Amino acid sequence: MQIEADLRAALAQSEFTLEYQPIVAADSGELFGAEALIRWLHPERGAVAPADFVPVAEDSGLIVPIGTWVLREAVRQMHEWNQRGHVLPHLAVNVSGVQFRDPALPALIADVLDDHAVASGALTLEICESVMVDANSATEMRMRALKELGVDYSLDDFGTGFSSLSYLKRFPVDIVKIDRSFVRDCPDDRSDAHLVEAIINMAHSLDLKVVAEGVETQAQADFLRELECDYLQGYLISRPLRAEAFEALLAPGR
Ligand code: G
Ligand code: G
Ligand code: MN
Ligand code: NA
Repeated sequence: MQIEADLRAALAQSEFTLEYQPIVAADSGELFGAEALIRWLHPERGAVAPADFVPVAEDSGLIVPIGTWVLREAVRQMHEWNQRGHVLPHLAVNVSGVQFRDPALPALIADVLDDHAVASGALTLEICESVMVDANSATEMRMRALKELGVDYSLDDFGTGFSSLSYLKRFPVDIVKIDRSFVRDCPDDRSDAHLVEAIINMAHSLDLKVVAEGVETQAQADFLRELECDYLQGYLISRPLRAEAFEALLAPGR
């Protein structure tokens, strides 16, 4: 497949970059952290959306070396910002299920954090519900081993998969991210509004923090703050930014 060959070339020729989208506290607006998002600039086709290449990378197994690059680059960038005194408290990196099932993942993460002297508490792995649904005991142990290294977990796209609430109890999840499809029609759509409220209350009763994704309007932000949602992410706050533009947010007024 052409795209698969192109992905191999992209890895070799450094055609990937990362963008960073801020995540802020819903009450104070203070910067909590960021989500790293991969970008691919193809030499002929231009920008290729992750939705068009991440599934191919997953099917071909290329998501493992690509994911390794993402982890190394994200932690390297955090270290660079730290060194300039622009500390990013939390950085979330998307980890696909295929990558999560790779037995080499814990050693890679330990190595990357060690290389860059970045505190493990600053790294959050964003996984989707399917990682827990498909988990065998080895995956569950891997998840716990990484947790012991100090990484946090956030559960991406919450509500769109097949997870049962028992997974939230069984696995060491820290943050639930409400999928943007539920946020989109809030607060006007009453059933979505109730669903969002239920997710927030359920997460809080399990001692989890909640990030709302896809926050685009002030009315959504006000609604979410009122429900005591912890953090907001979305175009209202900022689009995903290149590293240089993101650094300006870490150094306000300078
Ligand atoms: O960046 P964008 O808004 O287009 O993201 C689209 C999808 O691609 C999201 O579902 C996101 O989880 C996924 N994605 C973005 N960056 C990465 C990455 O580094 N690794 C993996 N596995 N998925 C990513
Ligand atoms: O699947 P995941 O949640 O990891 O992907 C995040 C995706 O959501 C990225 O592609 C990002 O560009 C996109 N995104 C971030 N904020 C918004 C928003 O406010 N509205 C919409 N429509 N998409 C957003
Ligand atoms: Mn994500
Ligand atoms: Na999501």
